[in-house]
Amino acid sequence: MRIDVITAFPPLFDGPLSESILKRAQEGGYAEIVLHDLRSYTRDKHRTLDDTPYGGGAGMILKPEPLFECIETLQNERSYDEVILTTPAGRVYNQKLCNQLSMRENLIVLCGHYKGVDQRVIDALVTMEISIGDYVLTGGELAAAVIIDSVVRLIPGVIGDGESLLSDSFMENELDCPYYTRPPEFRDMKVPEDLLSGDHKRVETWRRKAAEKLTRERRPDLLRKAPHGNDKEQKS
Ligand code: 6GU
Repeated sequence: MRIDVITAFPPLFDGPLSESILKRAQEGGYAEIVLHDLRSYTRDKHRTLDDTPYGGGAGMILKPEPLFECIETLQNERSYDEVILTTPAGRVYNQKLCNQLSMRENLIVLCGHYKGVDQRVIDALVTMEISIGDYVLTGGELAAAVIIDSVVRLIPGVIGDGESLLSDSFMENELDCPYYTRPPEFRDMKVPEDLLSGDHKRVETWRRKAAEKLTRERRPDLLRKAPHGNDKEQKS
């Protein structure tokens, strides 16, 4: 999978992309993530990225010219499955959308910034607008990093332990159970006996019940969702 990220602030991605699983995914050739500094697609002397909105009001709007220049340059080199804009006005991101994106070949992620993006960019070039939740970020970069992280880890081979991905996919409808590691007793706090039993069946039963209890307590909304395989979204 190839992901081209268009941003006015490339250094914001240095941390998330250069550590741990995302680092390994790129080094192993599973994901190619290419950052494009929007400023290098400007043509004016001052390398202007934004301007005031017509009609007035606070905040700045990303100008259309550098964005058209950048996206069209990329599209001349290969075809893209989606041109994604990160914006609080987008559809709210979830695991189902994440799964779908992980099966795409080439993605462009355009990071919204300032007050917004000239609407003509959205109308002509953007195919999908995504928000990562109902709160406001200073810009779309952190949202883009969240999307990239969640998508890349699903590419087959990126996470070695297939078991781990399998139990994650469970999370679409239920939270995962609590986990413990050694020592069996720490400051008077004991690991549940079933987990120490060495009896695989007992362990599985404990985990299933613990997951169900946690979900019922914290996220009863998940239990009301359609079962596995049926991806109808909940209405409310
Ligand atoms: Cl994608 N962008 C911004 N600026 N804020 C957000 C968001 C995106 N998703 C949630 N809040």
